[in-house]
Amino acid sequence: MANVVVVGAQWGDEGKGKIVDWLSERADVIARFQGGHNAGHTLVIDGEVFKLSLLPSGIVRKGKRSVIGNGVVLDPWALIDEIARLTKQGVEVSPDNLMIAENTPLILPVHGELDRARESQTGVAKIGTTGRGIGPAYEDKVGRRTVRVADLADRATLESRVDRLLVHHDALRRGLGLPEVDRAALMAKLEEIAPQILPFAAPVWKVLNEDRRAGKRILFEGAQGSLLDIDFGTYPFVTSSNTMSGMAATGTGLGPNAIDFVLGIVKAYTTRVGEGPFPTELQDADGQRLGERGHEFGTVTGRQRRCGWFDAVLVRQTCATSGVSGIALTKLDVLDGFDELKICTGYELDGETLDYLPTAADQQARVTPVYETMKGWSESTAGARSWADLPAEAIKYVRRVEELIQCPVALLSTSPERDDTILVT
Ligand code: 2SA
Ligand code: MG
Repeated sequence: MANVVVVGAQWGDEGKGKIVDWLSERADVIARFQGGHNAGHTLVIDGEVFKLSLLPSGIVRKGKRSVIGNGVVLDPWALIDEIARLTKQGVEVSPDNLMIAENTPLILPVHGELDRARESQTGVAKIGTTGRGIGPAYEDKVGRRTVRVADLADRATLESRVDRLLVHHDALRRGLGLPEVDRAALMAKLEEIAPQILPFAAPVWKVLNEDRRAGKRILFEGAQGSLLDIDFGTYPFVTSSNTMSGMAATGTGLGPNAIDFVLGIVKAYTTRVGEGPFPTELQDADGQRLGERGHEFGTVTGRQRRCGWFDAVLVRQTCATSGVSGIALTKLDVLDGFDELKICTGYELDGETLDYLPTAADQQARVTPVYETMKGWSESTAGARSWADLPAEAIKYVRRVEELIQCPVALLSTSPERDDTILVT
């Protein structure tokens, strides 16, 4: 298969890391196109656990090009820390295997401070962000006052960028009771980190277009999930980037025709971290069981994830908005041992049945799920490597999911291990 985009089809944490790693074996280039170090991907390779946040998952493999595209917001200090961590685990990261787009906006300390100050304000609904400065950094990008990677190379440019940025931030900070920014200290920090970042800077759009012409296979690695998309997610309880497949093109500098296949990653149940509507959320023993069996804690912040039954309405919707060609269904084994399983097939709102999630926030909060009940299975599906290893009820569940979301299952993942993956043909 040529160029594949991988996107989360729920609220993130669908198990993208493992699938991306599995696919990266077959790719030449692995590119991140949105988000930042709010992402958390866990890879388990030969029993060793790698936790990635900002770096593309392909970085753990030799002979691959890893790319951070312009659609990402890059915290240079977080990047250097992550590289140091991986180096300790024996992974080599150098300009030979990592390239960062020169037009990538930076996350600066002011962004994290602003993010956290806003989240702790009283009288304003919390979003439940990761506190990494993602939202404020994207605001500054769109507000045309950000510092980008290329600006690090020239002191005069950097100074003028910082000045423009601080006019805005100092005003905001006064309103939040934060001290004004120490400009000299910020400049010194930036000048100190610049020589560590600049060797990775490259015209990514050009290199990727050349790679494409040379027939190299590009894997676009999405972060978070489609329901956290800034336009189509459960606004305002979303992240600040487009998390959908269309962003893969804009976030790297390729045209949409560079995308051959969109793989949606779908967890066999639903989870979400942070605030916001979640129609199938379970606040009972079943929810607790899903969280425990599924180890549902954030990779980055360690936050406990909210858990609930599979919501086919939402996934049908995100498969449509991301143009998903096929899905990878993950963590089916977490459902092992339930007597009964529920799948949400529609919503009820004010006496009407809906087959999609409405946009209005009050309606999103009020919809109640319409469930279909399926028989569970007692056998273990963990580690199954072929369709024949699965109990009949598990196969029925997968087929029903497929039918309801109107999208075929292309892959089935049955454990965090790379080889425990069933290719569905
Ligand atoms: P932000 O920080 O501005 O992007 O937060 C806005 C919303 O987006 C959600 N969000 C996430 N949801 C799930 N997983 C994420 N990444 C980490 C992981 C999370 C962690 O993969 O494990 O470690 O806690 C992620 N990043 C952002 C967030 O919860 C807000 O709802
Ligand atoms: Mg995650």
